[in-house]
Amino acid sequence: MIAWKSRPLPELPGHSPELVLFDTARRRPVPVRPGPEAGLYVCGITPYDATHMGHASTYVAFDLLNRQWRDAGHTVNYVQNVTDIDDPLLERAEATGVDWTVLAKEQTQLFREDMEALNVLAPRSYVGAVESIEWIVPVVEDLLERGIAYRVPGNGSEPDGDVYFSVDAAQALEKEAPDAWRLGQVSNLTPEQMLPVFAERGGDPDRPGKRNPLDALLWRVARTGEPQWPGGSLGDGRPGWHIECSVIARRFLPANFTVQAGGSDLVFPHHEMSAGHAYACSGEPLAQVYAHAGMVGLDGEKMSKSLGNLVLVSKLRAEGVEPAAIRTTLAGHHYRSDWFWTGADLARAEERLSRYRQALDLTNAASAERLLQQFRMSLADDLNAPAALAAADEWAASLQGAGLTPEPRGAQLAAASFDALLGITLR
Ligand code: 5CA
Ligand code: ZN
Repeated sequence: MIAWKSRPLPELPGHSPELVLFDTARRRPVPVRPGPEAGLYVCGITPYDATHMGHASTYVAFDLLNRQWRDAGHTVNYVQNVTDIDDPLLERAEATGVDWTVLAKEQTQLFREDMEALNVLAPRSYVGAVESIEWIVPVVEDLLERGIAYRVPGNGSEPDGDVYFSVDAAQALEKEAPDAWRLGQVSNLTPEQMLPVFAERGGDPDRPGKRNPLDALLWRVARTGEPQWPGGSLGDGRPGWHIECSVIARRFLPANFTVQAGGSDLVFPHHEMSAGHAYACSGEPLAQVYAHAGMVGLDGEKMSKSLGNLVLVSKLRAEGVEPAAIRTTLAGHHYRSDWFWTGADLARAEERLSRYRQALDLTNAASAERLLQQFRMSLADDLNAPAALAAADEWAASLQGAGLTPEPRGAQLAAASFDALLGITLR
């Protein structure tokens, strides 16, 4: 698929220090040492509704990571998927009488426009689930052959042959290897804690014929009226969700790439199972670090397409809200915290922006250089954007009435720092 267009990244003197990032799997901040090229996979949208603030917050969070790495001197291989075939998309298409392919195309295009407006750097590879089916089929066939996957027999309501990933068979692989996958490696949940979450997030623990209730669907054989693709020896059908991201990540990134990311709603089962599939396929870990953004809510509940409590990026843009104000609002919350969107918060971000813009006319080079160092220190510390904005507030306040001689070089450096590191365009 075609991604969107990135705005040019302003050049800054010097470099960011090494990043420390919170790893969900190890439950602590860890130093991230990517080598010359960092690898980043961020789980993309399921395109059945427009980009809401929760999505925006997650993609902006990992855009900070992308920017931090680039400023630290790494190139970044950034990969993102689009789940352009899955149950929720088909359900919405059915409910609204729209063809599912048209719905997916329209919503993916709207997402691209929102990302471009929000100054999110585009992925190098933007890959649809549908276009990856031909790569998924041989992978599932191989897991079946090796006994790590199995076919579930049909019953009155389900046809014969859906293929499931056996978590027990996968955990029996190279048990002694220190980096071998085990259930709970990413999420740190016990099987008892996993069961209700699994059922809530697309799993089917009660499906008769499964060996372990937590086994995840790899291939769903064709049902009448559902879209289907050739599946070789699997029979026609369509892939499960976790194998999609696992196969795309392994195809476009090296084994054990730097960071697998997404919202915290993906920790289990999605990232747990994607990691399990990858290890079972290759004998190597999927990624070194698992990073998760907190959930954004509205009016006391998680913002979600299924609940319908949404603040849409495109709607705010149509109302004339400046995308930089949306980014500033998002940057005011630490990426790992859960928070609620409010209009008052957006208004505060708009005030902040206007103070920063006034400060550009007052700053000299020395105070802009200090600001850049503070941005770099804050972001290297687990992407602490609120600390960066607090430093910007101080910078702006300290310039008021300070009587410094404004230097265009200072204004240029400060604006470039906001843009390159925080993605906030001041002018
Ligand atoms: N297509 C899958 C991932 S492979 C999916 O979860 N799609 S999604 O459209 O539901 O979500 C897209 C991204 O936004 C995911 O990374 C998800 O974790 C994140 N996300 C969804 N809702 C929220 C929310 N309320 N707050 C923060 N992030 C969210
Ligand atoms: Zn995913």
